Amino acid sequence: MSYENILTRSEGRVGVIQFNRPKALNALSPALMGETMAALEAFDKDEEVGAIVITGSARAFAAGADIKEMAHASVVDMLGNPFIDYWDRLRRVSKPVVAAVSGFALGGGCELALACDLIVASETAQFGQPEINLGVIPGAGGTQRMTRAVGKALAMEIVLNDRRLTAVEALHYGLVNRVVPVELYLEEAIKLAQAIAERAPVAVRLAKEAINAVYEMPLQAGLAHERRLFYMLFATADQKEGMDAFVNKRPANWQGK
Ligand code: DAK
Repeated sequence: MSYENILTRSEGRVGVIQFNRPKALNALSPALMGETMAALEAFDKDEEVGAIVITGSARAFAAGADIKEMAHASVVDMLGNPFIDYWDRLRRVSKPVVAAVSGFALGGGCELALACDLIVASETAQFGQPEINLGVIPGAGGTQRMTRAVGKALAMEIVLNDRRLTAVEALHYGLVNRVVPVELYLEEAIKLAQAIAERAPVAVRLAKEAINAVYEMPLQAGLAHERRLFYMLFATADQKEGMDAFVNKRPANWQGK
């Protein structure tokens, strides 16, 4: 499938999606978001792909939703916009998604990165929720995911007063997995995604589901959910293979079954 706002490719078992609106600093227009979701879902279905990387350019991961397209919208326009559905679809992707972030990750760009499962940041990455400057607030999880990640005090500064986090600060607060020089961020993200993609696919999928359940469930329910997923894996060929490989001191050959 060909797209106008993104580029896609596969590297090994990794599907790579790259935003391609450089003149608008990869602003997340509805068209770009629609294509991104279509590409994510296509990679999610593709058995040759085990993990997905989303990236932008060295200058900008994404500078937020497209302000020019939103500027004159009414509340009814916003309510009817497929934009909201795109963000819900992102949460339903079952394979791990790694954000490779460099430069601006602002507003919806920051929220999109936070909605991914892992983040590899370049030293120039800058995370922020500047919506307050536009007379609005974050609308795609910025008040929720950011607060869970960095705590209330700092989230208040970020959302109420446009405090930006450097890559090193983001690492310190546990927002990102690692920070690397700008020349390496995409390569590192693909390497990390490839390493995960080589692991037992069903276990990876259920592990992601179990960790994300932390945000939805109280501890007792989360523990019970985790246990059910754990038991479920004993119905897979990969559990038999993984444990047999350990016992017989050989590498496992995962089938994803
Ligand atoms: N939208 C549209 N165009 C943008 C843009 C954006 N967010 N950000 C940058 N651009 C465009 C600029 O207009 C400029 O275009 P031209 O004027 O050349 O045509 C070009 O990109 C280069 O930008 P600058 O000339 O401004 O470049 P600088 O290096 O001087 O500044 C900057 C870079 C990133 C600091 C600055 O561009 C900036 O402040 N951008 C806006 C950042 C921002 O406020 N982001 C938050 C947007 S609101 C929701 C889902 C999502 C959202 C809401 C709801 N639901 C599911 C309900 C998300 C909302 C947002 O993200």
